Amino acid sequence: MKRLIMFGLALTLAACAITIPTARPAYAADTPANPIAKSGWVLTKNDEFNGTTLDTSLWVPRYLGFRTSTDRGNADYYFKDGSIVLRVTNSMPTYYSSGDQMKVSSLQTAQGDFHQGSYTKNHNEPYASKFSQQYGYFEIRAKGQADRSGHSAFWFNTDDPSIYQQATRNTTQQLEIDAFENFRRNQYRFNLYNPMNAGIGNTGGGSYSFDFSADYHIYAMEWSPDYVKYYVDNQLVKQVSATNIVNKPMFVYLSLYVNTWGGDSSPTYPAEFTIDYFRAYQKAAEVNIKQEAENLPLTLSSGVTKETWADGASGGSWVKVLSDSTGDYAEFTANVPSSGNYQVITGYRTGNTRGISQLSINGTNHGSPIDMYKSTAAYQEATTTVNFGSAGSKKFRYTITGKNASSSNYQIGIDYIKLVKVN
Ligand SMILES: [Ca+2]
Ligand SMILES: [Ca+2]
Repeated sequence: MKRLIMFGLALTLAACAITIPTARPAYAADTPANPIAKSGWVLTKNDEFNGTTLDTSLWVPRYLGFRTSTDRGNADYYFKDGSIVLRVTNSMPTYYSSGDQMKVSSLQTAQGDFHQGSYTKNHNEPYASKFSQQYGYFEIRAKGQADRSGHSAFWFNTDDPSIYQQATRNTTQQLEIDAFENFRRNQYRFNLYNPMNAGIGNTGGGSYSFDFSADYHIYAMEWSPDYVKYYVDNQLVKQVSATNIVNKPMFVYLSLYVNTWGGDSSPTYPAEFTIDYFRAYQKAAEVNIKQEAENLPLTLSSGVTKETWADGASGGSWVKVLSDSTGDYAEFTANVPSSGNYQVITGYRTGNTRGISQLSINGTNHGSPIDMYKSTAAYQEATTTVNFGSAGSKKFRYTITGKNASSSNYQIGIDYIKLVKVN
């Protein structure tokens, strides 16, 4: 991870083309106005950090907890003037019990033993994913640490255990995008590590024209299948182009480390990384191609019937499929407007008669089986990402694979199928 990549500049850039603007952007003395509404983008998640408590529905206040005992991984933070301040103090325990003297305060939007999983485990940790997204625009407004022995980072790891069960599990570097690693008050490094595909790259670093510890600045990363762009104060600073860049949802870290990484061996405490807000967006033009289940052609397996119910559903109705055993299915024919990568979002109606179904599209399974059982009725979504090689009508089939032990039947309830194009 981070210590390894800083001075290990072995670049494999055959599939990457790095574009460095010829003129450096003129960084404003003050952070430019940055309205939360961005033309062309839809806000998918944000935390303005304007309260006095951490939103634990979004953040895990712990750094890669499985690698060390809990007290060593816990974040130290407080809220001040509409920002969260991540802090590393002299009295804070080192992250590791011996050896490496690193101290860290970090927030992350997922946890799991497989994240950065090549490290020795101290204990097992339950998997939790609070926010991850594939492609989009991600930004923070922040002020970095003044301490020259530390560094702060706004970075991303893939949130897919299957990746780590493959060869990368045994390598020292895994899927990672670093929107920045900031050190020595004005130095930065942007990174893109993508061992799953051809484009493995350390995208290099440089110097800001400002002391990032003195004032807030806006740092952003735009990620598409074909490039990653890095922005500072809304100015494009660097672009890395490659093919099929990290094609899995990633989750977010905000991290402050103190060690000797920046080249100074005597930390100045406390070190603080202050974040005014975190915001994530997806491209607006590609959002919300919603097709109501009640309007779609529907084929049912032998002996299965359906009913149409209202209940305040999207578009006025939802479709209840009266499947009653494993193997039954409901197949909707929906249109894919163009080829490319999409989030396929199934809008479904929960209930105590629902089964577990697997989505297949034109015969290929996608995503995990969807358990629509709940003791109460509600509308929920299940999302998976699919690459469509062509446009046109596709068969979205939900096949019953079982049921929750608490469910009384194997029914399926579909409200809509939504396609979100992500490239
Ligand atoms: Ca704020
Ligand atoms: Ca509907």
